Amino acid sequence: MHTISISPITRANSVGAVTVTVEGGKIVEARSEGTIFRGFEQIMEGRDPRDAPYLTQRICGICSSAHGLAACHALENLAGAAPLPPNAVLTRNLIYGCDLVQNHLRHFYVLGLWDWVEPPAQYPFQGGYTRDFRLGPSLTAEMHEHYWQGIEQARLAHEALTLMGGKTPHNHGLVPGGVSFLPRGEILEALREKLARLEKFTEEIYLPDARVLREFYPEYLHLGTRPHAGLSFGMFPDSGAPGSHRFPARVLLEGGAEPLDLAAIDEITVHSWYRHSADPLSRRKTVPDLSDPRAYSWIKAPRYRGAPCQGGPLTRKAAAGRESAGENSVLDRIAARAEETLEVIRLMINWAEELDPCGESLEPVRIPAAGSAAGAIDAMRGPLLHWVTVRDGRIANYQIITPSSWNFSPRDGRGRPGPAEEALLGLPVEDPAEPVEVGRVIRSFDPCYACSAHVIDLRRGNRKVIRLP
Ligand code: NFE
Repeated sequence: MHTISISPITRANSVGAVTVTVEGGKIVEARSEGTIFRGFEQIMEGRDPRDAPYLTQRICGICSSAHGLAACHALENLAGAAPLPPNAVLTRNLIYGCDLVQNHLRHFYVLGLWDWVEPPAQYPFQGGYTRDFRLGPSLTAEMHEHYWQGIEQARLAHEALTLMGGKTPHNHGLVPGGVSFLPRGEILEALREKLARLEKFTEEIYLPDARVLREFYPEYLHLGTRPHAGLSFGMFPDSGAPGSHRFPARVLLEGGAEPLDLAAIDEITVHSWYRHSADPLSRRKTVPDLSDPRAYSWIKAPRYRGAPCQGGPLTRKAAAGRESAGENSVLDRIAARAEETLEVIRLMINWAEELDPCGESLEPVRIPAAGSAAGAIDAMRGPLLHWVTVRDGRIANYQIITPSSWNFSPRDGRGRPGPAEEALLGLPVEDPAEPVEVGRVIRSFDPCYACSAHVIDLRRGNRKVIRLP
């Protein structure tokens, strides 16, 4: 029996850790650990509610517009705002679409590629695992070229986002009631040109590269699986049909698909370093508490009607029910991300045509001095919920449940593992000294530990032994 602890998990957004027990060559126990404390819930208290879309974007550098949108939705719901002008919906979709595309490109080329492709023998690529690279010299050299092109393309998507939102990351374009700026003329032209280049690269390079992995690593079509139980909060509102989304809001549970009910969500902290509470979600506080010896993560354990649920491109594909989503394996998750990138770029090309250069793009909202409301959207990695409570014109409470909290949650009170933990169970590990298989499974969920859980004690080795005042 071997216990393998990988801390930190590299090539991920921020850092987390995983500990697995291997018996008879297979993983029999897995623990996904968030090793940082996010603390944004406390940062938000006492602020002007209008700050929420700007401040919460700082939770993360890669999915910031998702947080900005969720905060805008929460404030619009609090204000009982009318449906947004179509231009506002379209421009928001363009801002968010650009951000999604750069996320997916970065995941494949910058974070995930070296799980499968032998890196160049040069700085800064050395020092990783050395086994199970199967592509052969010429395909490997091609992939190295695509790595650099992939970085260029992700930059292009960021530039497109900057055109729409004024700044990237942490854009200024998203405001409650719509967007602060309606792209016209030259800016739209520049956007179209960038989208055309992104479409070409995704179609001709990214999708074929994802297929190469299926060809050379076919067993990963059946490894790292778990049930499709998952959640989509709905992505890209339809500008012509308020309330509906291009990627539908849906819950996938063992009994089949059902409509989303936010009241069915709970967050369990039995295995997390937070004070336990039975209050309704909107009234709950995120208070660090290191006293429970069962705790092993700074990530809480969200559950939907008690079920651990995953989120992300594959769940959105399964929720849309358009085609088979496979076995929910490592390579199914990677393929769904690539397919979604192309689909979103093509939608964006249409949205840019639909914008009315003379129409309104903002319907200002008046935020009440008291009340409580949620904003739910599907972010790049899955369901994202912001819950704001306002009292005397100031934020009295703010709660955030991120996609990576769903995907990388620890066990709940009944001992049920989180999705990534579950996907690791039964995974063969050939060489415990180089457990390349573990990283492949973890990265297929595209972890963002910054979003989900910043206090580290360097004297204690970046582990869970943080001492808070
Ligand atoms: Ni920091 Fe995020 C996304 C949000 S958490 S990346 O997508 O919200 O997974």
